[in-house]
Amino acid sequence: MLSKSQKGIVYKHTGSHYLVKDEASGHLLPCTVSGKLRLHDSQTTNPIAAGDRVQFEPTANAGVIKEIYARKNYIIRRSSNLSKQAHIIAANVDKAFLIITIEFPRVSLEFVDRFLVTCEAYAIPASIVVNKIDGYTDGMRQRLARIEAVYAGAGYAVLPVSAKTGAGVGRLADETHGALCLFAGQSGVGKSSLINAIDPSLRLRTGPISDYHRKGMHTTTFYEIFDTASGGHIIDSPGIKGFGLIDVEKAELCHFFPELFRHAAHCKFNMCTHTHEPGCAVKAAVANGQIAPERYTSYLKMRDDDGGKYR
Ligand SMILES: Nc1nc2c(ncn2[C@@H]2O[C@H](COP(=O)(O)OP(=O)(O)OP(=O)(O)O)[C@@H](O)[C@H]2O)c(=O)[nH]1
Ligand SMILES: [Mg+2]
Ligand SMILES: [Zn+2]
Repeated sequence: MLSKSQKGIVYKHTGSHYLVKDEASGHLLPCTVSGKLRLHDSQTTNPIAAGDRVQFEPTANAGVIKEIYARKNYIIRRSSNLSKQAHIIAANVDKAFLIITIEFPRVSLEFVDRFLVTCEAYAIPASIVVNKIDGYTDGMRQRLARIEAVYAGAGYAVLPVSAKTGAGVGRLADETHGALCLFAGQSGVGKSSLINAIDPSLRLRTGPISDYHRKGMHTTTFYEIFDTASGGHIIDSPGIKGFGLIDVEKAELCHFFPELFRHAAHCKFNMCTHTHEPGCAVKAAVANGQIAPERYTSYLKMRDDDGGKYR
């Protein structure tokens, strides 16, 4: 029997095999990678990621990936503090959603900004989803309001939701319609719970928050795409502690803070780093309230960083 090459999308990489969705039949097929496939990209630990478009040859009950098509984009993070290698989180992503909670676990704005800079660097539109609003105290609501103000000012949508009550979930489902969407964030913020809220038939495993640390327990262990009943394609992902920035030079960091970059055009010096220079339009905008001090602080911290620090 002649085998014929088919096109598909990688839905999951488990370490031992890839699960590929056959474009023609819509079926998921376990695949291995052809030994002949040259993987040039030795800088990454996983040359094929969820979202990759591939050509594969089906055999009796598995398949062999023969080719990876060029990516529209990918999102990548450093594997660990010391590692030179990086890990591709996902490829061909249309939208990224950073899921956060005000508490349990507590959000750090520097973490949010690192994620947003990464998305800007890879030209992936990003939004912030604030989950678990069902249990917020007045103090937590105040912090939510501040986060909404800071990120609206930077040009990012902030969507408060509750996977538990369903508040805001309809709007989130609409946002994911017809697009490949990455749900990322710390362990325990409710990424899997939100996908379940969007489509209860998916029944993804969720896990409790530890009583002591008030952090998640790393329930989800693989990146995996789920097709939802409302027509979205959502990548559930393992909780991340932080982002080591890759592919971002110190001098261009400012390009990935959109509101800083807008003001930077008016700085007195061309090579202004927006740290100490006279006539800096960015510092002036921070002083007069046009740029949120939280965002400027993140910019300074990330500049000071060695560029590859894993948080
Ligand atoms: N009160 C409340 N609890 C929620 C909500 N969403 C999720 N949770 C709880 O938060 C805990 C963590 O939820 P998960 O969906 O497993 O979190 P995750 O982000 O997928 O975590 P990892 O897979 O470990 O990265 C579970 O106990 C959920 O029931 C919500 O909207 N409100
Ligand atoms: Mg999960
Ligand atoms: Zn400046």
